[in-house]
Amino acid sequence: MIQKINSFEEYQSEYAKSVANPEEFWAEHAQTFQWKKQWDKTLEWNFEEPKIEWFKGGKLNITENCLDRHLEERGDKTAILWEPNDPSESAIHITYKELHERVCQFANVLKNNGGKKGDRICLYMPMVPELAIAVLACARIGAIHSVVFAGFSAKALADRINDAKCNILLTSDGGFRGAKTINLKSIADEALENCSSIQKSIVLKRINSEVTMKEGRDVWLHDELAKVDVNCKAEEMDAEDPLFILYTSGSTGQPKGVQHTIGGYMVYTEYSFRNVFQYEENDVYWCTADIGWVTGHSYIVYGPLLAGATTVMFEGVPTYPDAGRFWEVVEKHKINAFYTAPTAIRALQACDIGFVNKYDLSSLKVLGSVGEPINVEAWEWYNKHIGKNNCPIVDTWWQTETGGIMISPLAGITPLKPTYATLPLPGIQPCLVDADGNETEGNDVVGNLCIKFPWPSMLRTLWGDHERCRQTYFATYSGKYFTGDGCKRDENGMYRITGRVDDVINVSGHRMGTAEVENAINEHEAVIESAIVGYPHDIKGQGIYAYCIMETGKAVDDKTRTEILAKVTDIIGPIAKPDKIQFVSGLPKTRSGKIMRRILRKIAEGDTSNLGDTSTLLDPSVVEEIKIGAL
Ligand code: 7RM
Repeated sequence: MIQKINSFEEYQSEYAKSVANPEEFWAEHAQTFQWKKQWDKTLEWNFEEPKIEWFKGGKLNITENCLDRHLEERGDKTAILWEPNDPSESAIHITYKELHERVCQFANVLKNNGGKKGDRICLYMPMVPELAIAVLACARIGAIHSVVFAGFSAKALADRINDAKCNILLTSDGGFRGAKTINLKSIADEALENCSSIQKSIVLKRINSEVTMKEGRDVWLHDELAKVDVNCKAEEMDAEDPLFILYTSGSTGQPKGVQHTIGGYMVYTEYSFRNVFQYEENDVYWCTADIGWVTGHSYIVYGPLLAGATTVMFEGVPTYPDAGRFWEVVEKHKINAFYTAPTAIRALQACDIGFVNKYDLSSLKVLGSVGEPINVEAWEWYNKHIGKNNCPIVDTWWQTETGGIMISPLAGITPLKPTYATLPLPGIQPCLVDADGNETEGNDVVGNLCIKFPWPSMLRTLWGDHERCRQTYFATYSGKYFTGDGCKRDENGMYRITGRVDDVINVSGHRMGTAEVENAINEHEAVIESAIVGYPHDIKGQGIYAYCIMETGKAVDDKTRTEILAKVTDIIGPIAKPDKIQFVSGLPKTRSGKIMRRILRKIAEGDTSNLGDTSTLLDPSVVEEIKIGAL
């Protein structure tokens, strides 16, 4: 088991050691896991290709480390504690022993249905235990999982299945989310009309809805489980074999299939989980993310299970049946560590404080935040009303691509500073880079955030497009991984992430490419061109402001707006719907045809006093028109 850091002095000495001798540092931690064969070389790398290999030659199966190795000591301990959407339905406690059996059984179902090592298996499921079990079952047989968030549309699902050429889809008849039910099976059916690689679709019964099962393709999970036993040998995998693909938005219309590998991801997720949350053996830990995002992968499933923790999985939403639900669950399961997103905090902060004060939150020891910069008001509310000024808040900065938490306080060990992610974890070497690509040394400086040395859980490639991986992350600043985030380092060397510096916006902690949303809007037959920008939004952090040029003769009214929203829902999903749509006759473009988003952002923010230099615009008069029509 990985040992956790116990004092600030120890943090400092571990950090120094991790920089002076990274290979020795990580090899020591990697030693604590179960390997079927020891690795030959701890690290080989260059950021030019890029090529990054950790624990090369090592053989293992990550599920043996999540499950089998815990059986002796904590077989009867709860591994997954599942809280349903409907508070009147019973919670489910799954012990490590039961989880081990259910994963093995599910793995046998995959094998019976043609699943094997190296296959890509797509998961499009609600937040039920079977989703976590399915993820681990893929890893058990050496298949690569690709989880698609169940809020994505049929088109988005089909694109992801086709990009990775998945041969199996795991889905469910539907899911419960708050007062809504979502018919996942019918969305999946629509997607599969355009997915020729899919041989089998295995369907979980969750909501008992009417579904059509396609002969030869669709099978019920419960029927398949009845055919197999609960023993399944773990496939021997290479440390550098892929573990999963997870799609994330970039600055083009095409989402990127971020690829992580087994060995390094395993070592880093347990290391970061234990240290950031200071997990203790009998703690109950709850991360409210969805497994469809990286936070769910690393800090609901892998990190906690590797650490032998009790990890809570919640099916519902923060405001159902009312705005006290999170706190009711904290009281009910005596949660010790609670990890959520600023957008959820802000939404609950806007509700009556009675929803908080009704519940006993005294079990809480650690609070966490992830997904976007946390504003000081939300930080203070979280600290005062949830933590009762008595729980460290770990503001954890990281990305889908980094696999694990990179910059964050270690709860109760390292200093806090509101709105600052503070200090890098041991093994992480951040730096700030100026416009000329030079590293900015010293403190009290700003720049673009890069990482200058490999860490075990970093992405290895983008599925099927290594060149895009090189271009996006390793070509902007030679010899460095570029995060896409802007950052400040204060006078004490503490980091504050200020937000994206590329064409990516962050809405309620969900990453969205401006091009992706624009492409969807442009699918409306009367839209000639569109441009979207983010603007400050009280709850979501950033809202989406869309500027649309319409065909002449098309009514520019609320009905058209509704049609555009429906298009976006159809092509991406409801999370990408613009909050505001302004119809315009032109967009501010440079002579080379590039949209000046800076100007559109200012107008969307309601700050038109100083739009900066507009002299390079092709037609400066359009700016006046847009200003007048601003919403
Ligand atoms: C884990 C996750 C990554 C982007 C990242 C940032 C932003 C995430 C914080 C944050 C400020 C934080 N993965 N971000 N955490 N910004 N403080 N603590 O969110 O791939 O979906 O998004 O999110 O811009 O680059 S992600």
